[in-house]
Amino acid sequence: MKRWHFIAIWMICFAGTSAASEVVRPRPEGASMTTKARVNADTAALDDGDFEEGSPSAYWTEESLKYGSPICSKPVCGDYGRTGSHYAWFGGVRDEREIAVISQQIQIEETASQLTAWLKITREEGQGQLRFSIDGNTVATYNHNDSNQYGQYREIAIDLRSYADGELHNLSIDVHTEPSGLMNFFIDDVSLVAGEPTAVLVDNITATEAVPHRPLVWGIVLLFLTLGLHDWYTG
Ligand SMILES: [Ca+2]
Repeated sequence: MKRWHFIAIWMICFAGTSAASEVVRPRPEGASMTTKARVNADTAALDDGDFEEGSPSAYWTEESLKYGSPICSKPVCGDYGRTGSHYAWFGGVRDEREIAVISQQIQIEETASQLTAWLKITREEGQGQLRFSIDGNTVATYNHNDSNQYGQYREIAIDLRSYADGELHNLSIDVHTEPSGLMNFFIDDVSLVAGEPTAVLVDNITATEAVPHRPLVWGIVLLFLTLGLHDWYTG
């Protein structure tokens, strides 16, 4: 066997491990940066955490540069929620910057210990960051490097004990994505949880180190294997 035979085998195997194309969110005509203020400003606790009330929301204040709101539904945006029809889709635009926010005033009872949500992150060469804030203070961030751990919906939990005083606080979930590639953050089923924090708090991570791209790692392994085989054959 010639060396180029091994190189050809390696190239075919490497192509087979490439990531599948990610979805782009359909854009409504004439969408621009808008703020949809919540109507029902007097309710306490956390309302419509599963987003099933839709958009415009009576509970969430919604902003999005490209789509008007991150909140979308299965008939309009596709079946990407965790439960029900509605969910929040941040990003979703290819090669353009997206900035989006949802927020609401929540009463954090003294018994409340954590905010939980279900998160899914997908990308195609895109970069961006998702941030949870209470009263303007960042309490958790996730970014493109977390897509390996959150390729499917996983529950996250954020420690809110330092805000659990029975008073009203502003919960904000915002995303910015860079204007190259495609970056998606999906969120569903946000809730306030009482009681002692659970082990799921381990999932409240802030990733800063780049995670090696899996197809690239497999490609390098295959290259070493085929070159080793070649030497064995010809040696
Ligand atoms: Ca939902």
